[in-house]
Amino acid sequence: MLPQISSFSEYQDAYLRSISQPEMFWEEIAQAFEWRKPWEQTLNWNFTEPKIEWFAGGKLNITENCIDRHLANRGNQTAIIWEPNNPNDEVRKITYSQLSEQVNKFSNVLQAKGVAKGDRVCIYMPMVPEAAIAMLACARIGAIHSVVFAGFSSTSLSDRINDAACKVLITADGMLRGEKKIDLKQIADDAIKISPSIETCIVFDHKNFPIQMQNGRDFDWKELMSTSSAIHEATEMDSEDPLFILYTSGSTGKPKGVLHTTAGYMIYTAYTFKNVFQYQEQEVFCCTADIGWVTGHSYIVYGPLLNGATTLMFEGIPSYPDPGRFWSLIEKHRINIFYTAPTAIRALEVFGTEPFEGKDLSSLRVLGSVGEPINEEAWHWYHENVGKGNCPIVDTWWQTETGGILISPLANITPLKPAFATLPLPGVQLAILDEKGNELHGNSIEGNLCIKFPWPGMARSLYNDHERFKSAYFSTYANYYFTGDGCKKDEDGYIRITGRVDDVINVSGHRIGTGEVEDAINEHGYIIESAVVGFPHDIKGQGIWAFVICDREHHSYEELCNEAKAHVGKVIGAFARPDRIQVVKALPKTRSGKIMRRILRKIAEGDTSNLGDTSTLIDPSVVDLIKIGAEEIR
Ligand code: 7RM
Repeated sequence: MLPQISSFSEYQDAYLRSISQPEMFWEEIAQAFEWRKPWEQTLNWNFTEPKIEWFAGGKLNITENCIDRHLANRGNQTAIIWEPNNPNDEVRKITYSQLSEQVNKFSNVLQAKGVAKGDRVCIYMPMVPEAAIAMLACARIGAIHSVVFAGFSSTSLSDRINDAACKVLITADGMLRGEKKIDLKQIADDAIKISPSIETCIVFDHKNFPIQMQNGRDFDWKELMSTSSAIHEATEMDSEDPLFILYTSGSTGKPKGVLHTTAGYMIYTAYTFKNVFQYQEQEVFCCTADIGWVTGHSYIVYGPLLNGATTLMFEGIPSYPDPGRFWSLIEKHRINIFYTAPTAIRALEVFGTEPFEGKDLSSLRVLGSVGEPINEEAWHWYHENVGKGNCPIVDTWWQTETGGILISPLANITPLKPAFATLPLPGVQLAILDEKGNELHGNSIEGNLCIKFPWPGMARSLYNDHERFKSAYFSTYANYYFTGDGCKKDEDGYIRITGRVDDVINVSGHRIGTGEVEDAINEHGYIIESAVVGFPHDIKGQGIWAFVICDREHHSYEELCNEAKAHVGKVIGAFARPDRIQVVKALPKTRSGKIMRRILRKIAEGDTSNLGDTSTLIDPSVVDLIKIGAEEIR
């Protein structure tokens, strides 16, 4: 049985053991899983190459741990509850036996299409159980899944397919999010035109939208499944064989294909799910993230299924058909653990308490928050109105690269402090460094958040670009994994995440690189250069502010800005559209040609009282002009 910590002193004890004898600590946890062959070496690592191997030599298949292992005792228990976008449509419940049947069948489908161990498969799907089935089927045959969030454009989709040279694309006809219709198959078709590696496209008919199927390339999911056998012997994988790639944004360049491997990721997501949320048998767990982001991978699919839990997948959005949708969802499914993002909480806060009226939320036991810092006001609102004052909030800090939660309270165990992610989980050795690279010790400190020892769930590389893995995470500070986040440690040793210290912005919990937005804006015929920064946004956390330079007169700057916004939507996806575009005569550049983003950030924040030293600028007078322009559009 996977260990579950049950008191604060047990947490403290586990933490100390995990530091003094990390290998022994994780070995005990690894025992709780099903291995085809035991591992030979628990940990082999260095942060210089970097090289990280956990449980080397072990053989297993993660789907035997997610599914097969549960069949004897909980075959008839619901594994996945699916709540559709439209609350009047039918709910689906899939038991562990049914999940097994579907995953085995789809494994055979993929194999029949020529997918073999190590091949990459792209999944571009709505929030339907088939998305999870597709992921698990890939894992069962040893193929590497690369899920792309269904809000991405065809260009972004094709960039991701091409980077990993995916052989198969799994998609659906389309989907509805609230009242918005998204033609996934059309977008997929546009992507495939510029993605020559795709040999096969499998289409799940979700909404019966009219679509075009290309003979010999496109196949209907249901048709393929109808003739497929429900038995598929799982492929034996090595602990360190890749499980999936998931693209995420960095401060510069194209998105990074974060690579996770099998055993470490499995053990880490399972352990953190059980301990952070203090999951109890038979409880209904609901994470509102999208399967296209890491939260969906680790805490809708893998973590819950590894624990034999019931996981709820919600297709819709918090505001449809009304702002009481989340609360209806909790009541309807008697949800015990509810895990969502601060941006959703802030968006619902605006509607007051009316949407709660007449709704029974008494099933709730634990609340969770993820994706961005939760401000104190939102924390209290969530605690009082949703949790009725008696559900702990686990503010979970982690990243695509970390695979699972690293800093979080354990529900009902760790004493809480609003807006604090609190303490590191067992196995997580934090370090806070100053700008010069000195590790700061003791309490009441502030600096850049790093981790100095490997944990099983950490990323192993960036797909096909190990050099970039090294330079992005292990080069800022030698022998430390650098998270890109800043944090404060208070007088009690509690951690509060202050946000990114690099050029990554967090818009409604979506991680966006400023460089990606700039590249998209610069494609506009009238714009020659741009600089993008984040600014505080009441609901989204951060909004996107773009400063642009035009090289010729446009008949309407307003039109130009709208075109540029729409273009970003087209190139990246609607979630990355800038909130504000400001046309400027010049950007604040230093003599070496670097844009002083610090100044632009301050201006966008509306805090221009102290812009710091501007003496290294070629022309300090541009700053005043930008300030005036900013006030006009604010
Ligand atoms: C899980 C996820 C990672 C970035 C990370 C932070 C921010 C995430 C919290 C948070 C404050 C939190 N993966 N972040 N969780 N900031 N408190 N509880 O979001 O790769 O998409 O983003 O998100 O900046 O570096 S992610």
